[in-house]
Amino acid sequence: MRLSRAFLPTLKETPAEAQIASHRLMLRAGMIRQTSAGIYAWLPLGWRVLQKVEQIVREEQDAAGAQEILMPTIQTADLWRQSGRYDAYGPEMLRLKDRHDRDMLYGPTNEEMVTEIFRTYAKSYRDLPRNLYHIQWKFRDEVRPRFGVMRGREFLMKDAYSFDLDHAGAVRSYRQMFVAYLRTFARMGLKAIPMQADTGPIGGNLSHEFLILAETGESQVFLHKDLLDFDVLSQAVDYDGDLSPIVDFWTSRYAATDEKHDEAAWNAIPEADRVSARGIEIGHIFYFGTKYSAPMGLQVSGPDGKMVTPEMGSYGIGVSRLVGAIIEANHDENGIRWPEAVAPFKAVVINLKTGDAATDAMAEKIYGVFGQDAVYDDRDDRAGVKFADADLMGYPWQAIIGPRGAAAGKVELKRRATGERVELSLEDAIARIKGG
Ligand code: P5A
Repeated sequence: MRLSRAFLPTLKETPAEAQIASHRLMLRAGMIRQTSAGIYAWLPLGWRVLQKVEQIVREEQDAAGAQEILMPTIQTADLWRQSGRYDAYGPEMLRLKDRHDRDMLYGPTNEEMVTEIFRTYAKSYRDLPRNLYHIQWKFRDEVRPRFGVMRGREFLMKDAYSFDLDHAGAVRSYRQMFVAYLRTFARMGLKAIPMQADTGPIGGNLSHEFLILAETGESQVFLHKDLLDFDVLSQAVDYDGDLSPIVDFWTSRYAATDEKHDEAAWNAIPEADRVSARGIEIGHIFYFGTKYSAPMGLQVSGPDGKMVTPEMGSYGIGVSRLVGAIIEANHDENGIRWPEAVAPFKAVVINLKTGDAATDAMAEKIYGVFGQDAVYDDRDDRAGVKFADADLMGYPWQAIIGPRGAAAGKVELKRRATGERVELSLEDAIARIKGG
């Protein structure tokens, strides 16, 4: 994308309403635009990142055996009356009426809807286990939307729902999602830690929240320091095999949010091994048995011909929140430092003297190699402006080309994450960017 023709609007001033770094940077880098309280339009840069995050989530859900569907945002209240949650959900639910005066709502989550869909088709134990997920906008009329996309009213969630024949099967599905979550967040460069958690309006008695540590996090968390050193991506995962080597590591060490904090268990840990910090919740998984399947009449015939009520779990990831969380974990005073896996563009090509034939030719050449994966700063602007924007937007690589370098066949390559700069030939610079 050529910046001279792109819609990538940056703000010079720090927006006063933004209290945390990720919110400030998302506004300044022109990633999002608030359209009303807690509701955002995603502008080109933000939208690209959101799609990259979404794609990693999708790949790991698919790898774990879940199947993607897409359910609507608007639901009928009747579904929620079947589970008994229509009245219980309270003012966080956005309630609507259609022209026939029927009660509708903008979905805050989809347990009821997916149960109804599954109920229509699942007839026997051979239809189990199954796990269905979608990535869809949700609406929760939060009392205090804040911190930009971190706590929005409209937000993008990945929600998966598992159906199993019995408790043992449901625990297995739960563990598959547990491991898939660890891998998903690790691929985004995040150290997410599963912690014992409350279940709130979703219900059930087994639940983990996945949090990353960040000073601006909304939760207080307590954990054993071993948990910060586990590298899940180096382990081969067979989702049909035994997941206990991974799951047991996490569940055998203390980690809890303040809602579930147990002082006695905490005090039993040697003081040097205790970490207490703030955390951002990026995912939450639940096992709730027959809480929805029973009242909604989901039953299948078991192997012995008797009817069985399937056991369920649900598994959420805050896809839009993740964009903010990744920035909280990857920024400095100049701007964002995108991890390669979610960067909106891999590189920016900075032309320091547009109109200079040799400089233009070299810049075009390197831009041509990366095409849609790179931004070309071909604006007729000062070098300082281009450098500042490049740091703010946080592209992992900056290929800087000026008349002196172009004459010598050299590119200055800057790595945003470390600030390291090297002068390289065009070929070597391209190879370095490709290599990551
Ligand atoms: C699990 C999937 C559920 O709703 N039902 C379907 C279950 N869980 S949850 O914990 O309530 O939400 C899942 C994740 O969504 C993100 N999230 C939000 N993101 C931005 N703004 C919000 N207001 C918001 N509320 C929840 C969180 O990451 C949460 O873990």
